[in-house]
Amino acid sequence: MFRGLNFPQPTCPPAPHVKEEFAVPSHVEEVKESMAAFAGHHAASGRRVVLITSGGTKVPLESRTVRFLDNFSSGRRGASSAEYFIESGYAVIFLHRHRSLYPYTHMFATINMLDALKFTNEGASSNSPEVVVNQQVLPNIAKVLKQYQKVKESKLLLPIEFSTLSDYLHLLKAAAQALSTIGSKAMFYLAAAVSDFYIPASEMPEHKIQSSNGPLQLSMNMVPKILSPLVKDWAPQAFVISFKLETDATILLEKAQRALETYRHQAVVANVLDSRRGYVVVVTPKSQDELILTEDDERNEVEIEDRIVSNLTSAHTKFITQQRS
Ligand code: 9Z3
Repeated sequence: MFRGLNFPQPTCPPAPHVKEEFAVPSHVEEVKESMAAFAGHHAASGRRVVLITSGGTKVPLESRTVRFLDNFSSGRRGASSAEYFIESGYAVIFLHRHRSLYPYTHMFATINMLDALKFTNEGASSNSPEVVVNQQVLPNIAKVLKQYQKVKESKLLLPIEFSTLSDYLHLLKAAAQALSTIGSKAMFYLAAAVSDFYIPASEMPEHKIQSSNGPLQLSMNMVPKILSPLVKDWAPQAFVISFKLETDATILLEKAQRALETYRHQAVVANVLDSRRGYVVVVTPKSQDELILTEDDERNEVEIEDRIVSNLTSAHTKFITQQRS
């Protein structure tokens, strides 16, 4: 069953013969309630709440999906930012692509779990061998485990998963509505890499596309820009940050500025794919802050997300003060 999201007219209108058609995830109402309860609880105790989106969306080409189009994002930016937001006193709703990088575990993502374990000397020859962590492979594990358990106990992280573009759009709308109750205490940090194109349900073949029919030609519709209703209608008091990703550095800032003019939100974090770990520009209507990691920073394992989060939490403080006055 398909239902529309009822977007206002997007900037790039969809093809005239098709309205939006995005499958509604069955658990969306339940998730919305849990997000509203989470936000209400933390805001009541004076905390701000950030909704982080992270990872890439998947766009199916067939309704019984064998093939799909994916947007690139490892999820590291979102996962790492979640940790810095929590450290800065925020509660975090982490809307992320299933199996993308996750807060606190992301630094271990490349490690084979079996390489990180070993038998104790006694255990190796015993019938019930004792297994412990190999500290050489995971030198920081105790520190990270402590942080993770503290965050879990204090319920500061609410993870929600998406896979497809449809899941993402409906869950983001639900999040925006759930967070609207806490006004300017809410921040949206939209780091997920979201497809600009999709195939509407009514035009999607049910079964696997057959190569025996010859070369595949795709025609895809434009995805309506969700930022527009989010800023105008769903969470008009919130502090909203979008991300702009380009591969051509010469058009990056112009595109970021154009996004700000179009959607009238608070900031765009602009980055180029190849240099995203060491250089971003935080663009607002009045400023352009370049955040750069030096070689020294890199040697000391400083992460650029630390700088991004610090820049944006200060801006959020100013925003809240201005809203009050
Ligand atoms: C970003 O630009 C993120 O910074 C990255 C992070 C996806 C590059 P990783 O997950 O990478 O750490 O590997 N996200 C936004 C990408 C996006 O789709 N933006 C849209 C656009 O550029 C606008 S919302 O048009």
